[in-house]
Amino acid sequence: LFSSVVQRTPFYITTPIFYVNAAPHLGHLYTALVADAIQRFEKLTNPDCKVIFSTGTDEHGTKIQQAAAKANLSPPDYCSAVSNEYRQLFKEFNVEYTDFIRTTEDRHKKAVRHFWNKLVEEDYVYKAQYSGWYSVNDEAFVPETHVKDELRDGETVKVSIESGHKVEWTEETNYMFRLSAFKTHLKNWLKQDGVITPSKFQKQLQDMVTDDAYLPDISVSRPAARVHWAIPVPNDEEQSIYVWLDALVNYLSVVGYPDDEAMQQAGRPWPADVQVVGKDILKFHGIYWPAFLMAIKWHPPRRLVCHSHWTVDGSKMSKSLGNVVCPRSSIVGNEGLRYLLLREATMSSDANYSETKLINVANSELADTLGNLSSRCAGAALNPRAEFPALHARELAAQAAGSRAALLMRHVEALPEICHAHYSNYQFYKAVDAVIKVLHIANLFFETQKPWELRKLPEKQKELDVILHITMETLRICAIILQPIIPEMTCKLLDKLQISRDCRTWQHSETPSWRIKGAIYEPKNIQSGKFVLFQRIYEKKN
Ligand code: ME8
Repeated sequence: LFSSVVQRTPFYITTPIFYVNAAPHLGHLYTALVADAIQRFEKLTNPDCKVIFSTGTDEHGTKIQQAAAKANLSPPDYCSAVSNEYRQLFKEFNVEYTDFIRTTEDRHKKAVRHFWNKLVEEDYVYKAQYSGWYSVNDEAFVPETHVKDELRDGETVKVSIESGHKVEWTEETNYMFRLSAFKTHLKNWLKQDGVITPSKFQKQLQDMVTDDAYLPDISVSRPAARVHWAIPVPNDEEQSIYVWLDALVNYLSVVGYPDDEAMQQAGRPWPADVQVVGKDILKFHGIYWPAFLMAIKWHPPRRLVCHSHWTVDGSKMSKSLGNVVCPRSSIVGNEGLRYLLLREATMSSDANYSETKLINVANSELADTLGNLSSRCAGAALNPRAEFPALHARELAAQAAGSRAALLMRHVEALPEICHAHYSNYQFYKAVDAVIKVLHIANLFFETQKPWELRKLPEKQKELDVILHITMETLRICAIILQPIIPEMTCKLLDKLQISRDCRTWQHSETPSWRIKGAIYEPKNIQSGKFVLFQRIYEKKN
């Protein structure tokens, strides 16, 4: 097993590919933002590393076929329209992907056919009569034990306990994949520390492959008569390839599979470093996908990062409840929403979205804590020369000793290491929390120094410069650290502080000016004029 171990150079990160059966919502955007923040952190800490960041759309299967019919469009036209919505959304939210794949593209179909043939060659696929409960919405068979009766519109129907979606009894001839053959391999793979993160999800998968767990073979094709909007099984026109097998292979299509030269050109990035998935598709990525890869003698991914879901005002987002949140034209703007999504959610439990929370967080943290401090340091009232003042090391030391300044400086010095650990564990909320805590200390420091009084006394100019310098250094470091979360806003702030692009890497956050021995900075002109980083939001009164 694993004979094709390849040398890794680029950092390869993926998002799931999104179903085009409906327009993108807040949850979809969140998945993409998690991946984007991870890859931005990678680039920040490792600026020379090439990153391949793939995303895209999942366009085959019955549910897409039905959605196209409902929209009165041909499947290809329908898919292109929704796929473009995703591209547009990601552009608006600065999701910096390097490749966008669609499962209807030729390069992908070629990869899937090749992958299928490999599975057949390795003797992991066989034909069988299959019967069971099928959920079109989940595009999956659901075991008898995971089905229950429910009253819907006055009628008793069978639904999947896990997803709540309706299931139908289906009997058909399918190709089956010998998943059962991989139990031990999966068990071993799942033993590795951190292969699935957070560990709660690793545990869930481990429970599925314990010795006494039943891991049935799975159906990997559908009769073409029933599902014709799909990739046909090679050499068998009567069968279509199961959409999940089709979809999972996208992660290989992106890096040129099966063309050796193309893979070489991509820098042989497999196994992927990080695959981001939502909790609802964990089994597909943590059981089926590694087993498929093992079957063709490829490595499973190095790590799956699994996130929980966003609920809205306490309920699951659903069309029937009419509470699906469209991320576009949010009241707090795209960066405000990006901030909330990455700042509030923890990976291991669901987060709840409400507009009130969104406005409160954006106002208190972006407008007040970060925004106001920036405007005050940079604004004409306290900084009429419009300068990031020079560091006068001796004065600074004298003024700082034993004071609030010293407290702030200690916190600023410790911040990068703390945040590095949180980002590395994908705990964005903790990293942001730590930054906000330091900014609170900075605000307090600024306030208690009464710079507006110093400003009136020419002999106090140096003292004022020290205060401005320490505060602006704090802002510089916080902005560098927050780049993966709010890239646009931090860029605006770093531009204002006149920090050049090549001085914005993680390394540049690690040493504040006052720690550089003998450093005397030249004062920097930061251009005068009102500086508003984030406009406070006033809620509409009905
Ligand atoms: O599952 N909160 O696509 P998808 C957070 N095509 N994340 C959410 C969410 C919510 N409320 N709702 C959905 C598919 N997501 C397949 C993937 S990959 C080979 C094939 C997340 O469009 C969900 O968890 O239904 C998943 O990670 C992503 O959106 C795509 O979901």
